[in-house]
Amino acid sequence: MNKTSRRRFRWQWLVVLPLSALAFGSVSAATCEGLAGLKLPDTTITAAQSVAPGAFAPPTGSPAPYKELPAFCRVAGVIKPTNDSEIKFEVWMPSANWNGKFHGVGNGGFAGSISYTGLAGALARGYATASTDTGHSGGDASWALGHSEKIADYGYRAIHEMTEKAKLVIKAFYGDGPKRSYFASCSNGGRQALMEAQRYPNDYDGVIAGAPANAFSQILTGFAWNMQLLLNDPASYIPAKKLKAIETAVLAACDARDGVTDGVLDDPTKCGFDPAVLLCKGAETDECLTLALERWVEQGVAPEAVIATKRQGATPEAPALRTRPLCPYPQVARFKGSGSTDEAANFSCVMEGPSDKKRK
Ligand SMILES: [Ca+2]
Repeated sequence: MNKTSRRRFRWQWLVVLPLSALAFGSVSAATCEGLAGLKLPDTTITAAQSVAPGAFAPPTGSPAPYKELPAFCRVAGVIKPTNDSEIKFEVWMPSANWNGKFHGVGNGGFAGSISYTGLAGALARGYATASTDTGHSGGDASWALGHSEKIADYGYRAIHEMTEKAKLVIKAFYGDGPKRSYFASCSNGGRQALMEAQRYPNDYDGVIAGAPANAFSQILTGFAWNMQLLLNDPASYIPAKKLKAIETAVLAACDARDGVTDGVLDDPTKCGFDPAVLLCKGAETDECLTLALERWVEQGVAPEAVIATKRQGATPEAPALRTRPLCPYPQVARFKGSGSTDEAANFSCVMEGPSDKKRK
């Protein structure tokens, strides 16, 4: 190619480009309903439907958050990369004014459902978008036992499969795939973002891993540890009505350390708050904690007494009917002589004297 013909070639190319870009924005390569026949690896398309502006209603919950959505093409399907896989996913694509980009939606907690609000948020901003239940239904982990492939789907595979298939659906619909792809999610979704970056770096051009729940084995062991400490012994349970006092004490100790007193700790790990400052000094109230047993076990400081509470019901939140000190043997609780006999503060622990013995 000589200089002149090369210049002419470039000029033609420049003319062709805007024309094709125009076609790209206004003409679909496939009709939405036509995507029902799309053949993708390991995938069954279960629905392909044009949704009129504001017409989407989710399977459960209020349709109100979807009233402002523009028209879009909704494609639903199931991906089965293994025999035990059942990865449901949906791809939503604006019928007009697509921004040319893809937004992958993540899942909090144990996932188990398609995030319609996540899809709606991305669609409203002009993105083609996809969400998956990550291979199981329901927000607990009961599906996992004995299903290692489902665990892999939840762990990392489903988001990747969703992403790959969504890009193919997008390409079939618009005639071209997304020019940029982004993933932004929090908590378990932050973990999904890290998994994508680590295992499938070609899936996304940028990810936001918000509050990532990574190092799952350690995190869930930590959760189990917390639950056991809170629930194994009713005396260790912290009722919700005491949380305000704990929050207030933590903020008083550490809020200002990040430079602004705003009710937010920028880095809780730097707080070093000692809950012992909240230990009840007299009768138990909502403003203090009874950590006597832990203090005894962990610091070797025996309590002068442990306050026992008789409640109106079986749960730790039930109203207290009566409190009474449990005294270290051989001391006994003795009424001080005034005040309510239902309040521990009106009793003291004393050694049983000779006069007491005579009475027996
Ligand atoms: Ca602060």
